[in-house]
Amino acid sequence: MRAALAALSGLIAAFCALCVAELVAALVRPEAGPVTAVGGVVVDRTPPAVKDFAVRHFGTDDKLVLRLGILALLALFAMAVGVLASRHRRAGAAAVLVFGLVGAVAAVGRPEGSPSDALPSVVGAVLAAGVLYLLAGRLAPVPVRPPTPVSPSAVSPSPAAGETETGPGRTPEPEAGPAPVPEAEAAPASAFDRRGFVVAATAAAVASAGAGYVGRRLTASVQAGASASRADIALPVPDSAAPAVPRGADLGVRGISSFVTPNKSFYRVDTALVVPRVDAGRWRLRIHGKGVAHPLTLGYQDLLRRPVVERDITLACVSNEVGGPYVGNARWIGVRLADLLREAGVEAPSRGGPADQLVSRSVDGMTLGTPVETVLDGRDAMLALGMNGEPLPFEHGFPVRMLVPGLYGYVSACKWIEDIELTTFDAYDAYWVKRDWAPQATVKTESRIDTPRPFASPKAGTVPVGGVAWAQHRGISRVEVRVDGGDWHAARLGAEDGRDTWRQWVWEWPATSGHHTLEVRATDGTGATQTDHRVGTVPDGATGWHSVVVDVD
Ligand SMILES: Nc1nc2c(c(=O)[nH]1)N[C@H]1C(S)=C(S)[C@@H](COP(=O)(O)O)O[C@H]1N2
Ligand SMILES: [Mo]
Repeated sequence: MRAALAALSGLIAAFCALCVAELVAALVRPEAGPVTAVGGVVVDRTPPAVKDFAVRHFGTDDKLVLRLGILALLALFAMAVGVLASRHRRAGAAAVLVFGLVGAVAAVGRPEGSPSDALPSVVGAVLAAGVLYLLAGRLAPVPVRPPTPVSPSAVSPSPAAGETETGPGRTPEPEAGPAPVPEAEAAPASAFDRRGFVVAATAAAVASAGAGYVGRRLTASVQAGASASRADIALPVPDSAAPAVPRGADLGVRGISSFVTPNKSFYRVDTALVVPRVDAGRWRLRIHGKGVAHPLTLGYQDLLRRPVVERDITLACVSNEVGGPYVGNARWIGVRLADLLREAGVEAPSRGGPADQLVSRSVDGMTLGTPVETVLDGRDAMLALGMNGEPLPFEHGFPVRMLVPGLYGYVSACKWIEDIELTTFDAYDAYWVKRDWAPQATVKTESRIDTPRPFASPKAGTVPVGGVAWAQHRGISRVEVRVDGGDWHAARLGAEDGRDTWRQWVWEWPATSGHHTLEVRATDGTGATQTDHRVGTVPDGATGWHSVVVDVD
């Protein structure tokens, strides 16, 4: 019983630490909370293969899984520290402080971290250590009371009580005198101040929950400012509108990914454990670095005053395995990045410019490196403000993100961007490059079977086999399907919207009953056919043909 309560006191102390940290983080910076900070360190330190696995198997839930994992581990440690504190109060309290230190170091060490980010962990840990010390005191065995006068130190929760040498079975000899206090007399030798524990534990838990609640509300009200700034935005009418999506780009075949991916179902891949909520009114972007004759600092309104373009662009993640879900197509509006770079006096390397790498940096410290040559080669690289007719969703980079058609997201699509630095590939490795991914990566020609689903059992007869194929900035010219390694059959392609977007395709399969393997391959606008050579996602994108096995009835 006492051990269980000792473990419980550890849990209450941990709860106190997290709630207080939440409150302090609300005042400092929400991302400075210990769980977020430690999670961020885990994300940064995770080997690419593990991260790739997590992204693939948990998708966007990888962050939730990580958070729950940290909390579960913390709970285990907390219980152990609780038991430790019930034996050695000071050691238990000290252990709590060590955990606080871990949180503080993690928070300060974040790429965007500052010394004040230590505060949530430190304040939380100091209070939690106090709570644990207090609770452990209540669990200390109450000696059978000597007769009055009762020494205050023996019954009070003051530190001295728990530090007495009174262990289980070492009951001090009662002295002679007036009748003993009846309560103490009734208690067994190893009894403790049960009522005192319950009162203190409840008070600590309630006070902590209160602090956590206030912290949540404060954070919510800060975020409400960013949400209001987003709600206030009226996207401009583009100076260069995207042509209407051609009729027939969407083949209308059930089971094929819709041509335009709705924002709600657009994949999300990033390292942010807390989605940054930036107030558009306070947002600034700096463009500076090597060969930048006229460094620029731009606000959101400055971007709106410039010519705005609207384009359909398919975005793909390098972590997408063959047949995977991390690709989506949207209608974006934004400002052409090449215009801004020219305004800043940047020259392409092929024209003698000294910088060949553009490093974009986000408010959460992420860095991405993009070839300057690619941004300036005439394609619609942009600083996007809008996605499918609304301001960027927070998850997708509000207020501004970068996009470069034809490049994987990790080398081009910086969300929550706040800084663009011109440098060289020799001089700087961006975040993922430091973690085994290639410094430069062009989207590979890919095709995916969306229907039938793997292990589906369609009826024999005509079965539409369909999906999407993409080779951004080269375009898709042909898609072929084969069954059981037989001849290739040309699929019917959806109308081409542009070479920066994916294309739907469908082939009417005269399906016969039995077990069959369907395979697809695409050919891009340059005439190059997708390779069947299977490679994994690291370092620059998976290749191979997507195949689906079905059982026709
Ligand atoms: N700030 C920031 N931007 C980022 C990332 C990130 O982790 N942080 N991830 C990149 C990667 S790997 C991809 S694939 C795209 C995904 O964009 P989406 O989440 O809007 O689909 O964003 C890119 N931009
Ligand atoms: Mo990605």
